[in-house]
Amino acid sequence: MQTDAKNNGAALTTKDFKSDQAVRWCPGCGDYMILAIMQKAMANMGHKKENTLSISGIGCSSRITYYLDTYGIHSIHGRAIAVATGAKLANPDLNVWVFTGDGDCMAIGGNHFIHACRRNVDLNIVIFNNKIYGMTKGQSSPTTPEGVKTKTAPEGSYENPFNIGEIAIGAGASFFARVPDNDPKLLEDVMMQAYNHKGTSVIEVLQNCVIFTDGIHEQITGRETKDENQVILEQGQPILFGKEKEHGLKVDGMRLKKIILENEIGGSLVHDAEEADVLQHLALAKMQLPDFPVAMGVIRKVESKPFEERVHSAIKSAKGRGDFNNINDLFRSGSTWEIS
Ligand SMILES: Cc1ncc(C[n+]2csc(CCOP(=O)(O)OP(=O)(O)O)c2C)c(N)n1
Ligand code: SF4
Repeated sequence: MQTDAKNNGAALTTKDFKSDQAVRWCPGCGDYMILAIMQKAMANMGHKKENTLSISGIGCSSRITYYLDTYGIHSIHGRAIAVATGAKLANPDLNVWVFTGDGDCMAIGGNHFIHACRRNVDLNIVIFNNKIYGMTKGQSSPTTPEGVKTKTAPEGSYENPFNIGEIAIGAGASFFARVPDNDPKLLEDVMMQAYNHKGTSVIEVLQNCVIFTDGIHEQITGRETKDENQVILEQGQPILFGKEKEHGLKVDGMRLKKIILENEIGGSLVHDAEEADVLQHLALAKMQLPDFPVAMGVIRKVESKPFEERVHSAIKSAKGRGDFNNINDLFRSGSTWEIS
């Protein structure tokens, strides 16, 4: 466990990750729970505090970097992942966390997002998905469901929304998890699993914005409906849901099928987040109401060499070859020509 020298070697606690800044989110915003869990999880990670870095873009969600007592950069809209990639490449020992919103990450920052997933940079990317631009007062985001009325779609959104899991897994993310903002135990578990994973970890948090999309996740996360409408995946365990865990899933051709367990021989599909093939993970990430419950927990977690290791081994091998002794040799090493 990481200890704090200034604190006579005592282990770090949640308090050590609370900054002195006043938290300025609306009362009841789902961001508070994410902050509280991050402070607790960071204490439990046992990583050196001075090597922990929080980077955000712009949005209500991105303000979290002020409230976490780590080194931090509140960067520019959509660019947190680019800044984080640079930091991780410069110092691979850093424990880098990116905090971003569905607007920040999936709209203006969408390009950085897919390329981080593709490269497998060892970043933990937490996306606060409230399905709206909160900070700028309620414009549609790329995850706003069709038909939802927003400031930019007063008749109801007419766009097909992104499914974050589908984009992340499709772009090559080696870790994808989804978790609601009202399940502190699962939030902490997922953050710890992401921390321990080498490579790009994408965590979608279904976060409630009480002002612009209040209750948008209610069907999935509400006390009365969650047993039926969400399924919490556990590695190596049968996929079960329903009040009495009476439902499961089966593979039917190329699709998943919802089953009533007592009618089926052989029980439910067993979850394997570590399977290299993406097919089943994509199918799980895409499940949505009303036909299926929404999948929570770690959907995909596969081993793949992180980007910074590949870059640093390429640098080492180039230096080892000794092709260039100075910058002049380097400039004159490739195709050069003289303009006369
Ligand atoms: C280059 C640029 N374009 C637009 C904006 C305005 N802007 C600030 S935050 C934001 C959207 C934030 O939405 P989201 O990422 O979903 O975060 P939330 O506020 O909902 O947490 C926009 C469009 C900006 N700051 N910079
Ligand atoms: S506008 Fe929404 S997302 Fe922003 S602080 Fe308020 S409740 Fe939270």
